[in-house]
Amino acid sequence: CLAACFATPAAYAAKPLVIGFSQVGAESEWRTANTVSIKDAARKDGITLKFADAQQKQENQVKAIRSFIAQRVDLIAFSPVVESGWDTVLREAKAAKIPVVLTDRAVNVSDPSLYVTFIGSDFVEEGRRAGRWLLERSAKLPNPVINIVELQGTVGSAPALDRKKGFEEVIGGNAKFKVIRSQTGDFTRAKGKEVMEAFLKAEGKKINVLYAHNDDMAIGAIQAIEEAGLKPGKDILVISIDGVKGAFEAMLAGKLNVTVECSPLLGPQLMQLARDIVAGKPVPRRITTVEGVFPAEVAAKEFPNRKY
Ligand code: GYE
Repeated sequence: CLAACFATPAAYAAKPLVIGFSQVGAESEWRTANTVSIKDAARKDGITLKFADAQQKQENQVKAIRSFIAQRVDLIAFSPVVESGWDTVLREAKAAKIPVVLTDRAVNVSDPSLYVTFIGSDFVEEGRRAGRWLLERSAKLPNPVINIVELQGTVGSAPALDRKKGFEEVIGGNAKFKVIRSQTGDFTRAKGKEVMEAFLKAEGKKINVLYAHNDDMAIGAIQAIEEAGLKPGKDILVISIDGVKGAFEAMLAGKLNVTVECSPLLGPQLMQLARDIVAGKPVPRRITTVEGVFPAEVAAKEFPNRKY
C-alpha cells in the first residue's frame, strides 16, 4: 500500500477536478469564442476538461453525457442545443450523483433538481433590447408600416424561442410593425444567406428591416441583400444579436445597424462554479450575464475593447 498509505491529504486535494463538457457545435463566431473561453479557463485552473462537440445534434449530446457518466467525471456541464427532451439522461446523471451545470442555454425539465445551476444570458431581454432599438429608430422613419423579416435561430433552442418572444413583446400590438416572414437559419452564415435570398425573392423591396437572432445569420443575409442589389444598413435596416467582431466589422462598413450583446465568455465563471459545487458550497440557481447594446454609431469607439 506504500504510495497510497503515505500520500498526504494535500496530495488528495491536488487531484485535478474532471469536468465533462458537451458543446452545441461550432455553428457561429459566438460558439467558437465560447469554446475557447471554456478550454482556456480549464487550462488556467488546472481542471481536466473532457470536451465533446455535438455538431448541433441532441443525440450526440445525450451520448456524450452518458459517456461522461460512465467515466465518472466530477461534474457535467453542457449547453443544450434544444430545450426539451433531457429528462431521461439527466435522471441518469442524478442517479450517478454527478452534478450538472447548464451553460448558455436552458432546458425544459419536469424536475428542477436535475441540474444545479444555469449560467448564461437572458435571451428574452436580448429580444426586447432588439425591439426597443427598432421602436426608437423607427420613430424617425416616415413609413406608416414597417415590414420585418426574421431569421430565427435553431428550432426549439432557448435563444431562438426567447429572442423571438422578447422582440414580439416590444413590437407586437403596434400596428406599425409587421413581421412578414420568419424562418430558421440555424444560427449559421450559410443558412442565413440562403433564407434571406428566399425572403428577398418573395418580398423584394417591401422588406424594411431584418431581425436576425445572431450576427452570423445577419452577416450571411447582408451578402444576400447586396447580391440582390440593395444596401444593407440603409435600404434594409439590419438588427442582430451577439456582438462578435464580425458584427463590429459589418457596422464599421455601414452594413449592420445594431448588435445586442450576448457574452460567450462563460469559462472562468463555470470553473469557479464547478469548484464550489464539488466542494459542497451553495451556489445561486441562476447566474445571468451582464450585457449591453451596441448601435453602429458607437462601433468605432467600442471595437478595440471587444474580446470576442
Ligand atoms: O447567440 C449564437 C449561437 O446560444 C447564445 O448560439 C447562444 C447562441 C448564439 O450559435 O450565435
